[in-house]
Amino acid sequence: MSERIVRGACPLDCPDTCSWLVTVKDGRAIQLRGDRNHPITRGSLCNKLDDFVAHTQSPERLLFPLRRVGPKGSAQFVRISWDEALATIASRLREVRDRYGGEAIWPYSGTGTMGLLQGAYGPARRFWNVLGASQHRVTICTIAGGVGTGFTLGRNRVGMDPETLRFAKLIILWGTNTLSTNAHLWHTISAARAAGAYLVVIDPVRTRTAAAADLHLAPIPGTDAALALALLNVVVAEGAEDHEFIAQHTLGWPEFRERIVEFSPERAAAVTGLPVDDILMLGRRVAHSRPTGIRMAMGVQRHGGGGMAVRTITCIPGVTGDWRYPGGGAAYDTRDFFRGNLPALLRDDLLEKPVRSLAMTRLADGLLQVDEPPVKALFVCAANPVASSPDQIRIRQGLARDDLFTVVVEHFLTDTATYADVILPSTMQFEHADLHTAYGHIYVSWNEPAVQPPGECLSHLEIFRRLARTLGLTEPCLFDSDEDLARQVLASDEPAMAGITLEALKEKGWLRLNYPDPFVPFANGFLTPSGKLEFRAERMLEVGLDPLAGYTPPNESACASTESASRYRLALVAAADHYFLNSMFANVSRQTRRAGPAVLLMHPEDARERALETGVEVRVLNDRGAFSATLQVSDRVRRGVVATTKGRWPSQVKGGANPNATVAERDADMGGGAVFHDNMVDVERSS
Ligand SMILES: Nc1nc2c(c(=O)[nH]1)N[C@H]1C(S)=C(S)[C@@H](COP(=O)(O)OP(=O)(O)OC[C@H]3O[C@@H](n4cnc5c(=O)[nH]c(N)nc54)[C@H](O)[C@@H]3O)O[C@H]1N2
Ligand SMILES: Nc1nc2c(c(=O)[nH]1)N[C@H]1C(S)=C(S)[C@@H](COP(=O)(O)OP(=O)(O)OC[C@H]3O[C@@H](n4cnc5c(=O)[nH]c(N)nc54)[C@H](O)[C@@H]3O)O[C@H]1N2
Ligand SMILES: [Mo]
Repeated sequence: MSERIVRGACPLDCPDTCSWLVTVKDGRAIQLRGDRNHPITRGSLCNKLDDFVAHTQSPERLLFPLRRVGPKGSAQFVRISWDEALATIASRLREVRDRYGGEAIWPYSGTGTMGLLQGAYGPARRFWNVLGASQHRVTICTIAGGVGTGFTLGRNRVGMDPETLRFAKLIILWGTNTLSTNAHLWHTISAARAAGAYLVVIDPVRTRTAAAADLHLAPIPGTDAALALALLNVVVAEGAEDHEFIAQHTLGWPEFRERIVEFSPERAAAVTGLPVDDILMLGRRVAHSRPTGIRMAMGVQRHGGGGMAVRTITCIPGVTGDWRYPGGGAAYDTRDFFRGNLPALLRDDLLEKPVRSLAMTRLADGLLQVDEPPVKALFVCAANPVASSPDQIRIRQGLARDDLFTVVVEHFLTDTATYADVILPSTMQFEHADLHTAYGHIYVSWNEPAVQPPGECLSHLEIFRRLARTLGLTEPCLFDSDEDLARQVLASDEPAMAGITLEALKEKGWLRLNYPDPFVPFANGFLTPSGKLEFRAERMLEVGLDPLAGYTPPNESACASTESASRYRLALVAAADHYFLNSMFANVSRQTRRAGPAVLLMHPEDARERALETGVEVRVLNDRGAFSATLQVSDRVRRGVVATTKGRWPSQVKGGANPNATVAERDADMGGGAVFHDNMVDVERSS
């Protein structure tokens, strides 16, 4: 039979949001390739997608609705029909709502898919709004830095367009492991280097990205804003600030300048643990390299002061005037350059009355402490909190509650799914339609379904349509088709959206948002109330924050620099793994083989102090919990810092816990972000 090629997009939570082509033969996907014409994808996909076709056809995929028959967490389920599943869910949701009110329902959506239709920001919210459920805040990933950029630039998720880094003469990758987590940007960086750019990586760990840089600075986790202020101190000492830009386009310079002057390289060296000479050297480069492009990502803001760190780093190009030039500025997130009509998708107007919101990163408290009403029904979609959220042990306690009704919509029987009362099998990206924006570039893409779903899998949209029908809901917009929903969000008068129609997307697969090329986002002013980049943002006072950009210390990890009284003297960083995507693919043997066992990197002196050597099994612990790893003594981490990676399924590792057993369920300084890399532990030999 003939083959066809279907255009689609990668749904993974990754800045690259690739466009791909699926080859379908006899109704089956047989090959997947990156789209050669897409300016970011450039024809290549990452290692995680090497065998994605097989992944979609995995014998371990959930194909039918399941009902739990053993204790919660025991993974004992029997197959049931969709009719039974929907009837059970409808009756339990109704019961909870009648007895405790809609807010006792928590629709908990994760980042398994980033699609605007299937994902956490999608139209499922309409359904929950009609029921008056609590609203879910996706605080797990980018929010502290997002809010931080918003205070400086005026909108939460905008900044430099990373694609323009090709014009930069100095590139600083700040708290991001580009080669693993944003791999398609490497092409741009290589092009800039070929044209003479100097590459600096700022990361407490010598990652594969840091190893590939011209200069690597390894600060103590959570101290980056102190470094940023000291770099500006050098810029000012060199007389290299852009006076004209500062006068015309910024607010609060005299005060900010005072703070900068107080932050000498010596002072920052004491805070960050960096050599004074390195700070001076990088400061001089920042002073004299035009344009300087800073690429931050999420690693830099998973700390108690993470929002402020991103805000302050975003101020650097405001002092050097780099925001003027293509290739200059600070990139954190690009997603809000998309100007589609998101309110039309979410329909918060359907709420009968305002409802509370619950934060994704506070699931344990949400299940164990929240009251009036307590959470009685949890509907998990595309999330694996037992593996990925902070305070793993308490999350398990919460999920084990007998009086909690839990639904999990999934592809695989994750650790989280083992706690479900009902599991619903979801389609994968080849099997449903979706619309994608990106957070690392400014292209929009359409994912056309390529094959029929296997077994009885349904898309999220179809699940919510059926649930609405089962519940007897009559609000017409709950039954809108996938393509209608896409049209509703694309219908926008904003200039950025000109020409972006569903028809055009279907034809080409992807389109560039309607911005000039190269895109210099704030050429016509910033998006703040003043229209200027705000070194001082009055709005911050209203939420109890220091209005002036500065340094907010981390909650825990700064102790790595001091003789802390605490028994936990090592700052743990558990960042992205090269072979997994959060907890996805950590159940794929090919990827776990490539990744090897969970390793903990420790500096030779810290190892000597504890009489530990490479290859021993260790327990990494604090008051919150512990996990096991194999020790690797290495100078890839600085003294006082230990490093491992995120993503392994607790059930598949020794001891049944991963690093999130040690992470605190605590809010960062802005937006309620998570503090994954702000975590003091100690390490002992496993007995
Ligand atoms: N292969 C792979 N790719 C991924 C993911 C994955 O799991 N695997 N996850 C995806 C997702 S959801 C996201 S949000 C992104 C995350 O990717 P990134 O934004 O790159 O974030 P992290 O992996 O958390 O951390 C990046 C680097 O920051 C460093 N870091 C930690 N604390 C600090 C600090 O205080 N200061 C500085 N300067 N550096 C610090 C870490 O050592 C790490 O090397 O990647 C996406 N891409
Ligand atoms: N220690 C530590 N922990 C971290 C981080 C860290 O840096 N360090 N990073 C955090 C970050 S950045 C993030 S974004 C979070 C992610 O946390 P989560 O959002 O919980 O992401 P995952 O663990 O990947 O779980 C996603 C699940 O969705 C499922 N899935 C995928 N696509 C679909 C779909 O279309 N439908 C349905 N129903 N299910 C689907 C997958 O099978 C997977 O089980 O993890 C965080 N956890
Ligand atoms: Mo993330």
